[in-house]
Amino acid sequence: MDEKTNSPLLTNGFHLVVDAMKLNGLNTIYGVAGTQASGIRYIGFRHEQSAGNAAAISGYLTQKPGICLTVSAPGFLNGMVALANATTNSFPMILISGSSDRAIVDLQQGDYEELDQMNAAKPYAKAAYRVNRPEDIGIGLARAIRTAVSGRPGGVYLDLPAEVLGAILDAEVGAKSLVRVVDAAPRQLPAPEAIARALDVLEKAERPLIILGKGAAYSQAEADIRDFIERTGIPFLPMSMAKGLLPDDHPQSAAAARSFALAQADVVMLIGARLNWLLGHGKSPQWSATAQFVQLDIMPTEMDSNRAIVAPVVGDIASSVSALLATLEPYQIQPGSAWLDDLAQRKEKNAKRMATHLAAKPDPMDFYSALGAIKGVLANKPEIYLVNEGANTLDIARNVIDMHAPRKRLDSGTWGVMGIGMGYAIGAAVTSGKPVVAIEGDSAFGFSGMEIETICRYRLPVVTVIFNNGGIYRGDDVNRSGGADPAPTVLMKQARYEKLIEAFGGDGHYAADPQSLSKALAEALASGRPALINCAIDPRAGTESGHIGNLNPQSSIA
Ligand code: ADP
Ligand code: TZD
Ligand code: MG
Repeated sequence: MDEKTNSPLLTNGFHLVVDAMKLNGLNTIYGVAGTQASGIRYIGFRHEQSAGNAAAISGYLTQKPGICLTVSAPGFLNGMVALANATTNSFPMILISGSSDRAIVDLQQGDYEELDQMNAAKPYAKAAYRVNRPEDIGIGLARAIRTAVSGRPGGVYLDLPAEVLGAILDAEVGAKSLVRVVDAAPRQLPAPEAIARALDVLEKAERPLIILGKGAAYSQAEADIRDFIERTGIPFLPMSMAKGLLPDDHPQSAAAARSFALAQADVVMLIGARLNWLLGHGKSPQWSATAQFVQLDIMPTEMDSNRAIVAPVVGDIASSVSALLATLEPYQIQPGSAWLDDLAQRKEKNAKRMATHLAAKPDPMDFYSALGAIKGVLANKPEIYLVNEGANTLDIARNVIDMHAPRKRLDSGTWGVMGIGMGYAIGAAVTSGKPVVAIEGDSAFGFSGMEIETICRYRLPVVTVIFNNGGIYRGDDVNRSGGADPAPTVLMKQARYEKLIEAFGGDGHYAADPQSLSKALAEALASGRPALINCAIDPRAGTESGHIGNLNPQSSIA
């Protein structure tokens, strides 16, 4: 009751959504404004896809679902790409969309922004729910939160019809309808016999190898994971976003001998990594046909997805690794010394090759000389987030730039998708308050480039480095279809990308050699201001599709 007027205090559906979020510790909305939200931080983007990507990465970093809010139909569909990407990568996220009048939508009578969003979302989300009554907003959000973060995390769509969002109800009744989710992602303990089986297999290994994936990074169990790796002495390989879980310069890292380690290992333990295309589906020739696999994952059906798993350990990674540690004592796990020697030799050989690449001073710069400069500047700054997308720009940066802290490397992920760059950078900066360096192919940048206005508007400490080689993979391709058009892979090499950020009051830099790149990056990071470095890369330096050219469709006719 309002004491002065003696009438009941009122609320509406949209306020209830915000109150339900806050009750569950969700304090930020990423979206393109359709409506203002009071009492909660709202980061307004230029495109819903980037807003969704920001929400998804905040989910990955915090273990709480990132919230993206869009308008109906086109706004919803723009956000869907990010929701699908979040689900594919196992990031917890909730996409909330207003929707039009169902009576009209379902008869296709042509409403404003008409679309059957609920059904459109289903195939691409972990779940899709609709709230049909304002008093169900609390339970609807609770359901969405629990679904997003429990088990294998993923994207959830929450459909809120306009009439539910606009509905007026008694504030007290509304408040009482809200639900605070208790233990949204309950621990899932592995079975003791699964732990024993895994340790048995590891004990018999001559050439064991541990692969760390982004599921391991997500679980925030790095202290125990490191303990397990160091106590067993088993060499490890991080998948791209698991880099830094243990520092890349850890003596047991086999990253510099990756292909050798995969091909020669006799027992492989996957911790939160799927045997998908990024690991050659676990098949030969990349892997030994006789290797045995141990797998730690929260999803029971991930086991045997591509290759037989002799020791499945189903549980959350934190619980599973802690159970492995608790049971480790009687087991004699000891990688063979020949294995460790072979790996050390390979690592040394490959490290020399890398050092030669980095030491070369080609003019114009190639990917290695530019990345060498960035590596130098970032070497003692483990707190900095690194966002990375492109083809050559992605593959070579992953190999050159060492990570020293967990969950700092954010990249194209399971889909190898372009367009995550600025959204992930904004999400990481907003969530952490820490600086972000986004290393972007010139093509990759284009997918979300307009969000540099968002970066400038919110004064986020994001430095975008564009690897401008004038195209997709290379900038020197010719148009094979004849005519005067440029090749479809060619972009404007002479483009002054740094002027884009100057238009919004950020700092633009141009770098054509490693020294000026180092200087510009160091300056930009020291200033803490939004900056963009246009970095001139030799258009002849890249290869088609970077390191995955073999995955392109091949034609048998020339
Ligand atoms: P990468 O691309 O780094 O190899 P993937 O995304 O392919 O990693 O695999 C991550 C795996 O981690 C998924 O199979 C997912 O089910 C699993 N996972 C995610 N979170 C957890 C968790 N908390 N505990 C256990 N497994 C998890
Ligand atoms: N569209 C989307 C959404 N994702 C994709 N992965 C692609 C298209 C195809 N693609 C790649 O796989 S990499 C890439 C595209 C368009 C861009 C590569 O060019 P770049 O990087 O300038 O970003 P390099 O350094 O020139 O190789
Ligand atoms: Mg390029």
